[in-house]
Amino acid sequence: MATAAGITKTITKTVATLAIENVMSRSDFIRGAVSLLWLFGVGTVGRAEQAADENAPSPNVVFIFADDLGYGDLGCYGASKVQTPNIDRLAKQGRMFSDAHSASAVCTPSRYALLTGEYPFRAHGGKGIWGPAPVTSGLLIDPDQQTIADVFKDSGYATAALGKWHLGFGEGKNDWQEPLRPGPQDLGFDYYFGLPVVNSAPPYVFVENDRVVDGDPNDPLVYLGRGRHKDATPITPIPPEASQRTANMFKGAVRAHQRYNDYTVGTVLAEKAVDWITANKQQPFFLYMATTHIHHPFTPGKRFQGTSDAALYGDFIQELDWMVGEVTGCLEEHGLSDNTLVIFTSDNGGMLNLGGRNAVRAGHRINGDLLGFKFGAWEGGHRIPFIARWPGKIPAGTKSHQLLCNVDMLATFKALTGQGSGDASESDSINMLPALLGEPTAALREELVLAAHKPSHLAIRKGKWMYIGARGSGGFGGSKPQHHAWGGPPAAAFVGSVNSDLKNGKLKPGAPPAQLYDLENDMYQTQNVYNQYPAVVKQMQQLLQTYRPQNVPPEQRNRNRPQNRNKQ
Ligand SMILES: [Ca+2]
Repeated sequence: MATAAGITKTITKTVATLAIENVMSRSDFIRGAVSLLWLFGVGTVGRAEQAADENAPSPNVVFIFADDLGYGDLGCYGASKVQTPNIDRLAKQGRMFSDAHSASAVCTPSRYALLTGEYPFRAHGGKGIWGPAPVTSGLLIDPDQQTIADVFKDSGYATAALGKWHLGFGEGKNDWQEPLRPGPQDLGFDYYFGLPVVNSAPPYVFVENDRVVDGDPNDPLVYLGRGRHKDATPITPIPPEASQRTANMFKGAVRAHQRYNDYTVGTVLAEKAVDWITANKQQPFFLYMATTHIHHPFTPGKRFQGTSDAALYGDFIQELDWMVGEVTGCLEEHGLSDNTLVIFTSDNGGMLNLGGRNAVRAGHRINGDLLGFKFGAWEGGHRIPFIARWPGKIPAGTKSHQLLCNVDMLATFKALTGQGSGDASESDSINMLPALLGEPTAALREELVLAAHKPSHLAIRKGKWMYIGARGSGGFGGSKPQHHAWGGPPAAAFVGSVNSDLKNGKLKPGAPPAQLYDLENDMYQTQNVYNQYPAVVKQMQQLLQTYRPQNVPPEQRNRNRPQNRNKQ
């Protein structure tokens, strides 16, 4: 719990910041101060109504992190070409958020934000994490850094991470020598099972804790380097319509590769989740379940193929929904539903790869009517579904328009486990528990920094305003429809999006140098109002500048490697 001194320090610092930056109006300041009071539970509504009941047993938490699932990919968010009854039920029994975001539009930095509560552009001394971790990446999170798993571990929870990891293994670099340490078990997870990188990149094996599953010392996993290799171990055949998957870059570990089948990964992960919950039901538990769904390649199990009206893309969503049903069914079966907070969300927006294009052609809107896609700074890249269910604590069937980000989970889980929300002014993570449990009228989060793949497109939200520091999306640059990474203006035109900077699928030559949107009146970003509101543009630029790491040369800001860590 925050101390009075801490609150005073926070408010004093806020006032000083306001005076220096002169960014907010007086009414903004009052709203900000009210928000701070909310954060510390000393507002006009008592803390008892906002915080978890301290007498109740510690709630279990199941955090399901889908991959590349867009704002329009679920029935409860408006999809009609796919059926998602289990996820829709979570929404019906809990609360849906309309303005939730991933801190980055890219897998790896989004996961970094979720686990650490730190903006990924700040990571590694300001160099930032901007892109997907490569196959040989070392662990991108310093084991000394607090993670959401540590938060639960410190409260006596059993903790597990299942599924896609994509945050690297090992110190500095990963040459895939076992044990794969440091890894998830050094970040607060008791147990890990899943895909070490991503379903579109090798190695195509499972890892359990720090070992390759079905590994064989006489037939070790050997990294061959980038590119195609004749002696690479064979992997599951998939058809071209499943979308892109990188060729294997490993030899050896034949048995481990045979254990991994693209078409059964969903079933395996669902079974693992059920088994782990069942084995740990006697104590409070935290399960981080990071699905491969619905990242390319689209490989739904046979029984899901052809079940949706949105091609393989939709079938993969429906398998994801089944997986969610397995987990919620397990909670129900063991009488755990009432004491378990289930959160379902996605690591970034939907992608217009081959699978996505086939879904769009079938009439599916992967990011709803939002502009843009995964990797980009436009809303489609990072505004994501977010559903929270906790029967008896979260009012059923409700919606929240609070601005929320996955970077907020650290502070939220600290508050949930009675560890207080810390000094919010020193952290990127804000306690959103009041928005989960109640309906605060003031915004808990005033500002949010959002990262595209390109550092040039770092963007900032403040209230209704969204400022993007450059032209275009800053995401995928594929220029032709047949490109796997098709993106930007032509891709936006393909799905029928309209934007004042774009014409015939191209950026207009006279488009402003950066972008400003009024999301309250123009959520779909049809009008760049950069030229109409120069004072707001200037304020947003100044505000964004205050978040940027100042001491790192530009050429070092886009490296996806941990710096040499000083443990002292
Ligand atoms: Ca992703």
